[in-house]
Amino acid sequence: MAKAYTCFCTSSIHAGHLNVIREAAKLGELTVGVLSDREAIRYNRFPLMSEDERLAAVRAIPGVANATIQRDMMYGDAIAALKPDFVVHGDNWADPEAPEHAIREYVAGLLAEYGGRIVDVPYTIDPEARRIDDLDRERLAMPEYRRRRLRQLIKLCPIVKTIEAHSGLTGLIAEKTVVRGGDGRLDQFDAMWVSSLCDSTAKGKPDIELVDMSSRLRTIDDIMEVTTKPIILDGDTGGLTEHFVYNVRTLERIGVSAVIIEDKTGLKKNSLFGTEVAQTQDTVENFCAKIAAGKDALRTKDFMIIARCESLILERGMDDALARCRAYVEAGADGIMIHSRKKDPAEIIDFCDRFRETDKETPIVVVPTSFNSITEDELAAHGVNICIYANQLTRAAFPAMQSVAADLLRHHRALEVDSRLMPFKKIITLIDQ
Ligand code: SPV
Ligand code: MG
Repeated sequence: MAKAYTCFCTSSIHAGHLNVIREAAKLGELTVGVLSDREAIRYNRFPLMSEDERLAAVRAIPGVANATIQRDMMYGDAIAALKPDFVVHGDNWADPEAPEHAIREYVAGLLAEYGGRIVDVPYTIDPEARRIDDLDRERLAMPEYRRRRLRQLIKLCPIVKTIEAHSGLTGLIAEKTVVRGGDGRLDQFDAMWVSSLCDSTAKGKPDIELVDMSSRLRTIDDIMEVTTKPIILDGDTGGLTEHFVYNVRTLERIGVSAVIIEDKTGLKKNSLFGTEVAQTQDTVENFCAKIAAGKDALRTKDFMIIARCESLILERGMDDALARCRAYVEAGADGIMIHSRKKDPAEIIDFCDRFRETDKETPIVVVPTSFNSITEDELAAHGVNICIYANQLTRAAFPAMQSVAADLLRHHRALEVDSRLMPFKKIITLIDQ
């Protein structure tokens, strides 16, 4: 009997999927692959059901003879194991513009090696299927689902790729940017960082804890309204412990996943100034007490309080950084962030290697703004769990806006700048209407 294969990456099966199953089952004994959680995150969106739950759900569908986890979004493992005569898929991937088109091409190549072939089934998204899809997205955005997702991602991903967002629009860029790598595999960001620097800069204000928590919460709400990905808040110093415990509860309640607070006190200035400006590091005792008080205020096991150590920024030495981070973990921190202003990543690598000698578990966060030559893979190999691209969107937009403003003044009309502008029609494709 001929063998047919199809693969699903969604949590909710709708009429369009059932149609693919029906058509595939006519071609032979049907095996349905369930894309692994790890690959689904890159391919589509965070699955509402685990791969095992999705496997069980698919198995129960009439017409499905076997179900299996597909661990490679390019189908390599599934095709090698099954050697199907037919790979059946919705015809949406036949569109050369579709992000999945390269996967189709790759699959076609694998099948050609032994005479298998692709069958594209007309893929209809009717209003009911769209409604199911919208419901999934809305569930992902609900506080209880969004909040715990950072911990889930740390377990699932080699490294959690996080990008700065400071508005609804930058949130949408973080949410929806999908790229097709040279190998055809899709990729996207996992989480968002609400940076104090970029949130302040967007308001034309210095990064000195001047933008207060009410305003930061407004920014978070703007982002949350239009996205589903988890949020890590840059909590600056955390402020007074009495204020911190209150804010932690608010953040936890609204569905933020983590707050990172840094071990500085007094007038905080941005770390990228390093020792060029006067900055005071908090005592280990005070900062540990703040962490412990914050942990005590939490009502769920989801929310993370991550302690950021500024010892390397303030040139207090590697031993001080390591001792402080270990003390912060001891005080209850759910993760540590180590920051460096060095261009060479050696300092950060050294820290991570030495920290991991005694602590294999505690998540490590880094912000490779200065040491930007290091790749995510290299960071992961040294035990880093979260990589934050903390300010690149703001730094990209600012010079573009400034030069367009200057050229409008120079030319007294808009023609000369037009080729540098994205048509609004294209911008609004990002926005759900
Ligand atoms: C921020 O993005 O506000 C940060 C990271 O705190 S850094 O600017 O590198 O200090
Ligand atoms: Mg900051």
